[in-house]
Amino acid sequence: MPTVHLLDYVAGNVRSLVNAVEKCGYSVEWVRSPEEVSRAEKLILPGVGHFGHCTSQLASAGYLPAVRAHIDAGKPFMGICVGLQALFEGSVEDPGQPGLGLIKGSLDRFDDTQKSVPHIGWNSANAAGKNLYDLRPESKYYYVHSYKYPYVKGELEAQGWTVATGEYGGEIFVGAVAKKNVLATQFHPEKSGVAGLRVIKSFLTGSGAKTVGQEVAGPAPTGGLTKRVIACLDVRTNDQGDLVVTKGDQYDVREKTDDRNVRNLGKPVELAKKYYEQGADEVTFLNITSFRDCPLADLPMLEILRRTSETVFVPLTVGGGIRDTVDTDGTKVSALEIATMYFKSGADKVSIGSDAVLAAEEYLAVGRKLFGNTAIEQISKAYGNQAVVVSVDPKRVYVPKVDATRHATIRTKFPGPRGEEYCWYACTIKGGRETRDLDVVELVRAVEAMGAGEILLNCIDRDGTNSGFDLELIDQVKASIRIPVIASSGAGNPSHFEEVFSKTRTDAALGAGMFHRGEYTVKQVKDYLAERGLEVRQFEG
Ligand code: 1PR
Repeated sequence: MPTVHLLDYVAGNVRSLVNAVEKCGYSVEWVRSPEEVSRAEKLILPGVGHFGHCTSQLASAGYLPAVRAHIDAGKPFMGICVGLQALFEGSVEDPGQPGLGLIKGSLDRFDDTQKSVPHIGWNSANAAGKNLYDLRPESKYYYVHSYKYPYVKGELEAQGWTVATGEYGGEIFVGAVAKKNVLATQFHPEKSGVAGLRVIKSFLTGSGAKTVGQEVAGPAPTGGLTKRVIACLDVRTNDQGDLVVTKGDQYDVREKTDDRNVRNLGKPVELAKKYYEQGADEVTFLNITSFRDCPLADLPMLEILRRTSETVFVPLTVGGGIRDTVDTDGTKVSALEIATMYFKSGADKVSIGSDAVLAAEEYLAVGRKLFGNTAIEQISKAYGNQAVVVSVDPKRVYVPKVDATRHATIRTKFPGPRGEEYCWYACTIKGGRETRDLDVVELVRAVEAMGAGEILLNCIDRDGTNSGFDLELIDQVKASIRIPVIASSGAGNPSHFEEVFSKTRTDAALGAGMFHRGEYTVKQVKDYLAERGLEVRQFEG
């Protein structure tokens, strides 16, 4: 098998990249010292986390001259995400830290006054009629970043680069650049389905380098960021000891029959692949009983990720049990170590539930001070805030008056059992088993401050009801924070997705039961959205 070298300069969630390279028929060798760079014929710089962290690690380990020499020698080089950013001179993310300076210019941050930042999701990479390593105007690619190089027509082209752009909330940014032997993408090709695998293949085979910059005929480029549709798999061991996908009604996952068996809706790896092929933009696994278990003994979830990431080339999130813990033999294991195990097995994001609530309570108790010791802070520092999702399990608490509680209330169109016109959303832990004196606004603001990159917003009242998303909850949370929100709980048919995307500012929407029970496919949801003029990504086979 031909080989490609990957620069191993920092711990990262690069399992998916290895899987994607192998899918293209190449094997990966790791470069672990600057001297080894000279042995590499093709070199990939995967970018993880933070610009300053990436470039300072490269500099302090002595990689920069070796990488420059590789590029100057005309050998194939590919940078991904922060690996693209590192080619520039600098970034406002870490102003004192220089980049490789191969491209003149410095990165800035997306403006978050009118839109969510990070920019997460499937967007275009429009090369304006030029060939750029098999990018296609009709395809969508998976981006996740807060910093970008703003596109100014002709500027990079004057330096000899062919440029593909994306547009997000009125800002046009560089999505990919290429010049002869060098390709760099702001998006993650290894997470961009078949469209991304095509780009990796054209780099590996060398066909992209031969044709870069040539004029190509093709369809006109299509719009920007798509509406993300996510399939969620709640996973747990059933009474027979098998790991199954289950689904509850308001978090009760047992059958209503006398035997009260755990509902078994299928096998996690098979279902994830099925949803990927139906066009799911992401797949989320939640280990819903992990609060009882010791996570290190929880090897089946690691195996599920390993096997899923071999065939599913969209982002994978895993949640459940991510917190500091003590293993069965008494060894202390940090949340960061647990997250690292998941990332190494193929997860792209981890989702934190109960531990986030407890951390937020402490943060508020000490007067909103951060000490860098929470799971959210530690994982986002190591892997970037886009890798940390906080899963929220709120429940409505009805009150008669707006000021009947210290919590953030809303006036609801769905009054409570005694006609109460107001409610607030109480956070819960342990899968809804314990309700805390913390409201959802307090929680999401606290975890945003700690460095969470996204909120997975469940709703216990709506879960499994097929009655549609809780739009009032989503509005309240969206109005409180700048990071993206995934609406969850209540989806029963495609019109609920249209409703949540057109009536709220949610960034993504998640469904579970309606897909598991076979009532609708992800494709049907996307077709429905597309027919109503909403931008979606369709699966490329
Ligand atoms: O607290 O960090 O160990 O994480 C535990 C995770 O497990 C949390 O993310 C929590 O949301 C989840 N969880 C715990 N218990 C349950 C349960 O159902 N008994 N599931 C549970 C949460 C909610 C969604 C569901 C949507 C959509 N499930 O994942 O998929 O509500 O469902 P629908 O479309 O069928 O309505 P920690």
